[in-house]
Amino acid sequence: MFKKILIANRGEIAMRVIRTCKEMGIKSVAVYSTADAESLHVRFADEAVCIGPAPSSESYLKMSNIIAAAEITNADAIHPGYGFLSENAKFSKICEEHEIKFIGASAEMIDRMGDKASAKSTMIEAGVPCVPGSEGVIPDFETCIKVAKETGYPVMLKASAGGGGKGMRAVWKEEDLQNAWESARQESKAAFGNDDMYIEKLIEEPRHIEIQIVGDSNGRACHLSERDCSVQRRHQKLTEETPSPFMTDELRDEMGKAAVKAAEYIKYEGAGTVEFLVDKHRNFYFMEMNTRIQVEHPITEQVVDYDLIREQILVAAGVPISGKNYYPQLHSIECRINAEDPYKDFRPSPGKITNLHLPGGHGVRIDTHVYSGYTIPPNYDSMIAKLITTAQTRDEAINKMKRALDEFVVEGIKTTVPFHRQLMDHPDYVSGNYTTKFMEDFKMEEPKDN
Ligand code: MV4
Repeated sequence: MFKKILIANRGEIAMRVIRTCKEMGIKSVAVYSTADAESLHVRFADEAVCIGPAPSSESYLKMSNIIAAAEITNADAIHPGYGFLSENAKFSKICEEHEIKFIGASAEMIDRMGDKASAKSTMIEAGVPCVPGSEGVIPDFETCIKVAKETGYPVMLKASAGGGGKGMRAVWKEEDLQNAWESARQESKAAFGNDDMYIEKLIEEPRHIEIQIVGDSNGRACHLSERDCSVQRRHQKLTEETPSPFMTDELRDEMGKAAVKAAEYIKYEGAGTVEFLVDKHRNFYFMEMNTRIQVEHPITEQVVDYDLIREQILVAAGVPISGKNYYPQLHSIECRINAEDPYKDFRPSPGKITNLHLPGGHGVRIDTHVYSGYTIPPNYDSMIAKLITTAQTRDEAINKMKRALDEFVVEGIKTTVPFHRQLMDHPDYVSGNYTTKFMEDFKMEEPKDN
């Protein structure tokens, strides 16, 4: 078992990993930029190393400095969290070359799943349901027209190096195809340095339902059921829940089996997430596979009573999984609390938190790194806390979320607490009748002057 793990991340996920390390008797090393000198993960870790100035490119993305920090502290493993270097194949490789265990996927696996067209071809080979469309990358526009016609409009043009919606275009009729093809390729080239495109049948008003999986070094995998992540704004998840209000026991079994089949086919090691698009007829289709722990992992932990970070560490240390699958015993909802102003188009609101009261009580979990007097640096993403409520039923979990949001006090900056409070009263959310289109029609109601 590892003696010391360096957490190559910051914020709430660094706190999350440090907590599990302490429970497992593993020493922890925090790394921080000069902007994070006063951040909580620096204080909670056993050791802390400053790896550079505020810009991520000079600190949390600076592989040489992170490896140097691991060397001087004699860490035998690195946990990358999510974002930053968590799906960087080169970093995974460098860790391997320095004989520091990367608690994540191998370089080959990251590359294979990071290339969306190749990930899809792999899933077709594995017999996982995929959206009908092109077999791999489209070489030229002539082929694009031909495949779009064969697929049948509307189609979705997608960037193979993409993800999160970049380089993606919905095309409803052939006359719009050329512009979409050119602009999507330009966007992808600019964003990823790669303009490989593929085509899929457009799935209208889909839900985004993902399956958590864990694979071990013996090539076995299990699933821990689903998370519904359909409430997104500009491809940023705002809230997630499990079980999905759209799920049936039969669909859960089918999607879970498909996700395990995918993981075992590629001999996936570690925690991963297989993302599916689900249409209104409950047909599901492979979308992407993420080779990292995800922001929303706590709702799964809450309903199956399982520590996913602990499992990542055990699997990385070669401990086999039990092999059983996990099904939700409760209902859990996560609201991502961001330092953004929902009354001003969610624009960022960094600054000093002059007063903070965190909600608590039965069934309330908060994963956060902030405290009263903490100054949120403008350099990193805006998430300051994850508020998670868990109860026997969805209605009770919603009710508990409303109560917790009403208790949540943050002064000195704006946050998305008011947005989530209104969301919990929205009829389409409360009825569970929402898709990835939900936020397109959502309007914040002005605050009642109280
Ligand atoms: C799709 C789709 C409809 N049909 N593919 C968005 C980013 C990336 N995860 C893939 N995405 C989509 N792919 C086909 N064939 C609709 C989306 C999509 C979406 C998917 C999940 C969650 C939110 C979304 C918001 C807009 C579009």
